[in-house]
Amino acid sequence: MITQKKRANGFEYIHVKNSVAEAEIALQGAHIFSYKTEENLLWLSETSVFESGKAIRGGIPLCWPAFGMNNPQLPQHGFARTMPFELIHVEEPTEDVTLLSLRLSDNEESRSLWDYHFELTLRITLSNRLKLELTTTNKDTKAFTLTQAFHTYFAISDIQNIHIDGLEGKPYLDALEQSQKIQQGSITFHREFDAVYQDVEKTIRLIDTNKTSTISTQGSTSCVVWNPWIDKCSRMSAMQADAYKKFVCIESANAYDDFKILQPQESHTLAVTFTTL
Ligand code: TA6
Repeated sequence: MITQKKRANGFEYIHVKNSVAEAEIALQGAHIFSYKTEENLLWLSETSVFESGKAIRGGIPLCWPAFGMNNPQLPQHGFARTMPFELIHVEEPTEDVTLLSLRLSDNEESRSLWDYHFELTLRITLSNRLKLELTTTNKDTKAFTLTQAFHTYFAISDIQNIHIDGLEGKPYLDALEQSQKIQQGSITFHREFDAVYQDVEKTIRLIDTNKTSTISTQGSTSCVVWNPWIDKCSRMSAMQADAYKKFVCIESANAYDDFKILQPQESHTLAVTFTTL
């Protein structure tokens, strides 16, 4: 079942429910802000705003056509997450699978920020796992450079209960110290953590006391892991002081050295599949 809904202030979103999963997707940014099976996969800030032009705090923001400040001419994490997408396809092939596609094409506003013609499509497969495929097509006559990420906020029991496996031995940029390091063993959290991993190819596992979530990607060899901890959390918009305890971001990306150059008419798809065991 798919229902188009509006919040009191007119903010439009889609509610999707099938026999095994339920989700809510804002048309702005094609932003999935809830997805649950037996477990709630995603964290959403209690103080997030749902206002046109403002990024939702939590769920799965799309960082596009730039990750972070990889393109200093653009806002942090690009502009797609605050632009209105169009719902172009809905299909319910079985009672436990729902397929949706949302599209953003270049417009006057996007061209004023980033002067290229493009088509950006997010295909969502909603079942007992969540699969996302973000396809960029260069519709221009000149090549462009793309960095991007699914900036996924995972709901956790407590930041000190979790560890992340699958990045052992991988090189990463410690974004706080601006230094290159190699991951030693599992990732655990005892302070602010902001790291961009490269050469990522295995499934990443987020292990909590009561659940394990897996993250498998295609079209990506980089991944960002972030938790703001106490001080940065207190400075972040739409985040309560203790919010850092209840989420961790594991962001499937094409970021930094994993950038893509798309020639005219060329496409690239960044895909990720989430499961919760
Ligand atoms: O992906 C990690 C990061 O770049 C952090 O440094 C922090 O800035 C976070 O993204 C949130 O960024 P946002 O623009 O969504 O507030």
